[in-house]
Amino acid sequence: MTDADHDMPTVSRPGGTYAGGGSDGTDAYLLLRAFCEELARCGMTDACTSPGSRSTPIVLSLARTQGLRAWSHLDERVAGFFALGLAKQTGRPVAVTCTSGTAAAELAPAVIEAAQARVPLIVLTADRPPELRDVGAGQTIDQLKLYGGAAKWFVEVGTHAATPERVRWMRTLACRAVWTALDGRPGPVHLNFPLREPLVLETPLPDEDPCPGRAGGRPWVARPGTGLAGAAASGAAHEAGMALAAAIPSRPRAVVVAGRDERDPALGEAIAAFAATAGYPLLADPLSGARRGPAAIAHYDLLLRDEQLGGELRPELVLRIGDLPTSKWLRTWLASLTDVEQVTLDGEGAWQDPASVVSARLAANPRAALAALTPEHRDAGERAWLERWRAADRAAADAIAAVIGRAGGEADEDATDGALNEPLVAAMLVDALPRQATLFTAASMPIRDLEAFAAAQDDAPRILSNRGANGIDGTVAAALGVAAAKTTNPPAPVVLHIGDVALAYDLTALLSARRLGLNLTIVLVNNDGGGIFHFLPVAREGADFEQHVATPHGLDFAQAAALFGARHVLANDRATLRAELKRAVDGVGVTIVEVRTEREPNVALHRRAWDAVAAALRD
Ligand SMILES: Cc1ncc(C[n+]2csc(CCOP(=O)(O)OP(=O)(O)O)c2C)c(N)n1
Repeated sequence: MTDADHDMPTVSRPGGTYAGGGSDGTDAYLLLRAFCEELARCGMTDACTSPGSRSTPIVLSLARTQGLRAWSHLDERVAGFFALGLAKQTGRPVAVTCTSGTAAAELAPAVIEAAQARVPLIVLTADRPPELRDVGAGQTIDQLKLYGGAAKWFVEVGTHAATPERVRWMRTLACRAVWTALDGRPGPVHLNFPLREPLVLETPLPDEDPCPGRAGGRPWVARPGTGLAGAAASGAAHEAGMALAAAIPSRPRAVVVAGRDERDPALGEAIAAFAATAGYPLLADPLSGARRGPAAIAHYDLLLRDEQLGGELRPELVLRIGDLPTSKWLRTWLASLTDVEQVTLDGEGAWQDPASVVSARLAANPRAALAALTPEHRDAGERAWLERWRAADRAAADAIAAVIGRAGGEADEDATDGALNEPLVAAMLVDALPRQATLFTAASMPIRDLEAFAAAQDDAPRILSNRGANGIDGTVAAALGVAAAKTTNPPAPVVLHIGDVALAYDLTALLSARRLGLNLTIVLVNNDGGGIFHFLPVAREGADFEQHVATPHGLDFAQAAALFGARHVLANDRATLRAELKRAVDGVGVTIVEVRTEREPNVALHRRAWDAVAAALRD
């Protein structure tokens, strides 16, 4: 490059001369190259792109960064949720970029979900430079702080000459973005990049860097000794344990309530081990990973529908770890325990108390805190109390099994034709999938059926869901992001459990599966509309309910599968579903395993299960 290439001042440094002002785009590319390189040096492995013109320098820079896999999507909403799924599965921040205008707004749902669910995302939006804003230039909207409070940090990056100082700043900026997304409560950060034309280079980018990265591939700004391993290994663990011991009086009749924590796969087992040692009944949401071990009470959602039992099983202490579980009945029961000591333990001290009943709040790494508890607290529970809960849970499990047909094995299947129903599908998924699999479950009936009907399993699959904001949007894309995460070799199977409305909503995500060659088994529960709404009073509103709330659509998902090159199987019986789940373990490509159900009979079946549990408890 020569000075004649530019009409802007140049900056010299030993070994090279760099243009200022970027009239040929070189400066933007030099700055972005350093930025993306630092993302990778901070440990980022994946980025998502979508097409557009203004974002070209960002897209090409991400795609050409060593150590970053750039996943291409046609649609920004899909790109955003795919990034979310990838980040959930790996625990690492994922970058997602898009062009200017409404493209940036399409990322909003994923950014909001990431904020609610504590998922680190680095959102890189391309924008027009300041002189082209609010003057009628095309595809230009106000992108400053576009995601409002959902973004942990917003930066208007500006346009700069690629001087050594500014490239150094870019390196710092990338590190700061990654560490900010991870620090404290993880979440999304938003960087808005104004970019001037030309957006592609006429001449190759010089190899020489105005400010090369640090030796040995280190990030410009390191972040040593943080994260779970750091906290668990350090004195912080002891402190957390002392604080927890001080907060929880040693009481024989306590329950542990574990909510969603999709970040630390080891936490669930630690909670289950603590509850078992303490002798405390464990009421664990499937998304906690703690629904395992001898203290787990799998069917708390059905048990606590029974007010009398809920009263009899009133504890002296509740230890609440992580988010609140999904179950409305568990939430109602907790809200009724107004004069019971209720202590929350959350890594970031998130406020989880819609009923204002919490009496103490501890912000500490839960795994470290539990590990450091003193023996007196670790073995405080009254065994007879735990046994009462367990006996009720066993009675509920038997009653449920008889109604939904789970009880047993091939022999039973002959008697019931092996027919499937919605609760049974949920229970079978947890029974059949191996520990190394991930089950991504949709935020409507699938997660509720899983919570109510699935057994507690020591070797259960990892279970994830978009339950931060409970949206049904982006479910397929997020599951595909999970499937793209190379956390094991060979890659672990991923199964998506989803309803028909949520699948129809995010059908275009299947295009990403095809283009990116991903494997996903989709267990589609098709009741031609939103079955969940039949459980609500609005279901009494006749034709208006059917048209505007249930929203039947009559879609033929076999044709949808054909459009996107996916396999489609109709599963009318358990044997077929079981065979497909086996196939999922070494599956190739996308399969939609469709289970057809009906909305009203599904409500009736749920009611029979609730009644059967109530009758069993009375007995
Ligand atoms: C983005 C978004 N829009 C609307 C809703 C409200 N909503 C909750 S469940 C649901 C219907 C889901 O139907 P389906 O996916 O078929 O599952 P089912 O209830 O039948 O299990 C809707 C529209 C939502 N949660 N998120």
